[in-house]
Amino acid sequence: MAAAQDHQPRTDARKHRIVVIGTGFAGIGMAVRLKQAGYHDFVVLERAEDVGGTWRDNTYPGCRCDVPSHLYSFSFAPNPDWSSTFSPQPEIEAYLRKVTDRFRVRPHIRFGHAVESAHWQGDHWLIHTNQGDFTADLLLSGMGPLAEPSYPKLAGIESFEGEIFHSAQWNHDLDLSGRKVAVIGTGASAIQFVPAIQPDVEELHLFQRTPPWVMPRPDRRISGVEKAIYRRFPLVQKAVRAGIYWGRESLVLGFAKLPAIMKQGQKIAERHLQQQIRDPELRAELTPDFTLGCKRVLISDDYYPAVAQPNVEVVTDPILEVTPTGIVTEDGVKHEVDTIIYGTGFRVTDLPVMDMLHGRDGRTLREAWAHGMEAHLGTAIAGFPNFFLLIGPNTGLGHSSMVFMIESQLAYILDAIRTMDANGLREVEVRPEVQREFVDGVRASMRNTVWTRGGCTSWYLDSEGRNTTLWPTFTFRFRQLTRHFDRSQYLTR
Ligand code: N01
Repeated sequence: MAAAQDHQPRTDARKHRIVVIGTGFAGIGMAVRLKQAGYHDFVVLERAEDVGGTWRDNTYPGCRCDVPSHLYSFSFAPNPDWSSTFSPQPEIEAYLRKVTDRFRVRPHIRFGHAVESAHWQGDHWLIHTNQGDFTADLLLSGMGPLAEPSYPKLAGIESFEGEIFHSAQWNHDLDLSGRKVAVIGTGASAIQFVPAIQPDVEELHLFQRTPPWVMPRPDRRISGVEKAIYRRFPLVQKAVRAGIYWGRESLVLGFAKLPAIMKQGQKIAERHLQQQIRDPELRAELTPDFTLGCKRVLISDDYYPAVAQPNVEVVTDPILEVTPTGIVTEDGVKHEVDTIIYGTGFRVTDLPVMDMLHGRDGRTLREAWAHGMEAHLGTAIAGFPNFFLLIGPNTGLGHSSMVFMIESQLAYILDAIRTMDANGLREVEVRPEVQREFVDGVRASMRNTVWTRGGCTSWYLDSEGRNTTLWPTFTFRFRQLTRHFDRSQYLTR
């Protein structure tokens, strides 16, 4: 445990009231809200050279949002120009840039500043970056959970002589045409890039550990007339957004209240598979053995048709090792490939921020979370004063828009800052017993959900099988709980 006093600021440390980390939806949203509330003494530290977070980093072919854009956007910045129901990644990245400029957030951002550590110094935060130190009264993290790619540990991988990259770090310089490609993983990312690269590659070996459920994608282009209406009558777009919100919210009944309902939805996915995959053997390989919703429900109309093409082989035997020229599976078959693409997701329950953050007495977040990630309202952590975490534990969603959850948290954090100002408080730290009670409530609500009872393992669960990532009930409940900062739940100074 490093003592907080060991971390003295360099004399040129830049002092701000508030430091925000990250410029994805969370960090940009926080910055906009701070400015709107009249707080201007803040900086946003961003390790990259532009804004966008996971929507800047994930540029793989076919990348698009699987939540409708009218909902997957800020309520305070509707975009009448979305080209289709489920927007492609470049549009979402461009939207975030536009919001950054429209709300004049860019001057607050320090690009190329990677946060290396943050230490609570007794009455303020000291933040070390690769470009010097910052101090702040309040530290707000917008480092989302889908930021650090997860690489599987494959025996012999260092001997591989071909090209290797992760879907979140796509190698656009590499022309895949004519290549023999191994794709590892069949999650939300892979089902989007597999159909995009399949026509170009010579062979595609798809290493599937667990087949996902795939539903039809009800996408369509948004017409010029619709866009004009949204521009002219913003209330119409608001109504459409509300309709999408409530439609999605009704899904919570199946996911979290009565998982038996999911069996009905599963029939749609079964029919989709039946219609798109004619070969019974391949269909059997692609059929999941868990209840729909236990893992993230995927939507695609072109994944199964791509997988059924003659240049695609679905490999279901586990990977034994990698050789200089291919991948050997446990059945002894060697799959000759010259390119490996990981579609293996992100370090969601093993976040790098856990080692960066040192709270009271120098205790790291990893130490505080030795028995699983937990935070009051997914936002405040006992032992970490004046620190708030956006998209923290149990704020994730399987059915709706994360932007809704982020906006709930933004309101809560702003109310916390206002409460501090109104009462002359220098320090707020959630009471451990308040955090305990909240987390116990979340865990109890998790018991009957499809994520717990659906018969699968997923990245929603940590190494001890606890679901520390998802919000277990309706999102409007989260909105209610985060509407006001309750000072009595906090130790204050
Ligand atoms: O990652 P994943 P992703 N050997 O973790 C497999 C968001 N997202 O990048 O199921 C072999 O879902 C793993 O197998 P299994 C969204 O929240 C959003 O696809 O664990 N295979 C799985 O098939 C999503 O949930 C959009 O058995 C290994 C795959 O790799 C999240 O990002 C679009 C393996 C990983 O799937 C992550 O999605 C895209 C190993 N050692 C992504 N390790 C939107 O549209 C892992 N796998 C909003």
